[in-house]
Amino acid sequence: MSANAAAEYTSYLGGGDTLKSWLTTLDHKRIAVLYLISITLFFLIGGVAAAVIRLELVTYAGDFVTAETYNKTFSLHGIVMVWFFLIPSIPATLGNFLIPLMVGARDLAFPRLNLASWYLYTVGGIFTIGMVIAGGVDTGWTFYTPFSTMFSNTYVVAAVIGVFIVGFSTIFTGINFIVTIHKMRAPGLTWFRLPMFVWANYATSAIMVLATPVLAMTLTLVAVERIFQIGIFDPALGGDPLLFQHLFWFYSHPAVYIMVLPAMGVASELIACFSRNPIFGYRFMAYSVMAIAVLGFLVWGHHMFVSGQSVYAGMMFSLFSFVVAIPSAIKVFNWTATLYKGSISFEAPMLYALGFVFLFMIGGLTGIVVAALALDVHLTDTYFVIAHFHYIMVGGSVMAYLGGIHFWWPKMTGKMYSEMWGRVAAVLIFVGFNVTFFPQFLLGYLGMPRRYHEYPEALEVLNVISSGGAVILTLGYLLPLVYLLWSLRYGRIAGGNPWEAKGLEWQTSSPPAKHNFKETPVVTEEAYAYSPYKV
Ligand code: HEM
Ligand SMILES: [Cu+2]
Repeated sequence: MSANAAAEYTSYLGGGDTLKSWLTTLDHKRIAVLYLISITLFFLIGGVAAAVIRLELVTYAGDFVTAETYNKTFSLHGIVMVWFFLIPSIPATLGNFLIPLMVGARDLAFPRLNLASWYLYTVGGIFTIGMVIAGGVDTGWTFYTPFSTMFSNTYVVAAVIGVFIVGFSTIFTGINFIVTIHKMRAPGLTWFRLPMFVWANYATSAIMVLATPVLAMTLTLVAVERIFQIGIFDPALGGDPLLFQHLFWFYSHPAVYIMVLPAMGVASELIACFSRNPIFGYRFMAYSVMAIAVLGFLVWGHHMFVSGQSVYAGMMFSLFSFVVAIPSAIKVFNWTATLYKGSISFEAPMLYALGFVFLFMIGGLTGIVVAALALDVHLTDTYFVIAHFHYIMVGGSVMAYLGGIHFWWPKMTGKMYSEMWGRVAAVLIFVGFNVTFFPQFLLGYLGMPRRYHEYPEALEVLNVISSGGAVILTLGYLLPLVYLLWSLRYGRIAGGNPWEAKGLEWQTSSPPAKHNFKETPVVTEEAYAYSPYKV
């Protein structure tokens, strides 16, 4: 009993449960929990917007909301899902919690900066919610000019300020991760012994630090043109609207890798653990994430094939886009090869990881389709593109995020959730996702444009299927919320290493003590030194 109480007290969750102790904490693990709660709230807000979109599209007539409300709804959906959910999701929660543990450190390099990042996220979030309450914004998450600067009558400036602020939260998180990974690795933990999750977050941080300032600057220019009528993007004032698209996508294409690289890191950890095999081609996996981070900066023009940029620019962007697919393909190949001759088991996290690989692969292959210059002229701004990026971002990133939450939940909370419900949710999400988004490939191919609240009657059946799938998907997303919270109270005690996984984070107690390790661990073996249970 008394030993138990002592253990309770040393856990990062124990000793100080006042609101103040949480809001002033410098512990990376508590900050991760703060992020987990906030981004879950934003996922729910973005999800309600998605539900309104799919409800409107159940019938071909625009009869559920007005065109204006529809525009504001998909804008809200995009802004919230991209900046307030997907970009912070894995790095700010799992990354924050795990990177210090995985490198054997007591905390991130700059704990105060870490807390400041969360506050910036919160302030940006409050701005965005305030903007919505005031009346919303109708530009789409892409804020294209000159519509956003000259013609929209909605709250564009408030919206860009919210995104601007949350951008700094991203930059600070990136800086924190980079310094921690460089400077605070435990003795013996060389670069090529790092878990893939750390590599993936390292590559992601580089993009965060290099790309996000471009977004901040671009959005500032939008506000400047809108408020002061200074000609930057509007041709009527002597500006250049293509300049906006170049700057926006110079950030936003690399940003899609901010969203998917951490997911790749999660998948590597899970697949190695549940096939009891070392990651196949470890070095190639590490080089691939770095290659994606670099090449990701060279392909932004594939969003502008029909914008009027020069044909030769288009051809180069098309070519580079094919090239960036190569390291992604290497990763898919290596995950598959990791399974080969492994002792595979299908616990809930593994189901999510395998779902990730499959859906990411479809997203990637259709990415090659839209990267083909001539094909994209037909497909751009249609539902084909919507389906493509949802396969990457929802099928890929959200699936991996949930897989990671299930895998490290016992570590974060000390409790096990119901394995059966975990599997049921994974299957529901996989099925619901495909039923929602696969028909959208067909819709786009048939010519249904995105961002319209009504459409030709002939396309109704596929839209009904898609909305039906969204109901299944919603159920799948709500389930974990129930059984994970339930596990906090009633779940069985997890123990330090319930999956018998490798990695420093599993060598400490669950939940970890305030300063992570009793003594700094010394690393003597390669990553993923798994030996199969059976031969
Ligand atoms: C319940 C699941 C979801 C459903 C049913 C859904 C549905 C949709 C639909 C129908 C659109 C097209 C709106 C239009 O252009 O007319 C859309 C756009 C979009 N979705 Fe989702 N979505 C879901 C989840 C997500 C998630 C988790 C993310 C983030 C990773 C996301 C990111 C986006 C983005 C960035 C756009 C583009 C917004 C724009 O073009 O303005 N969606 N979604
Ligand atoms: Cu792109």
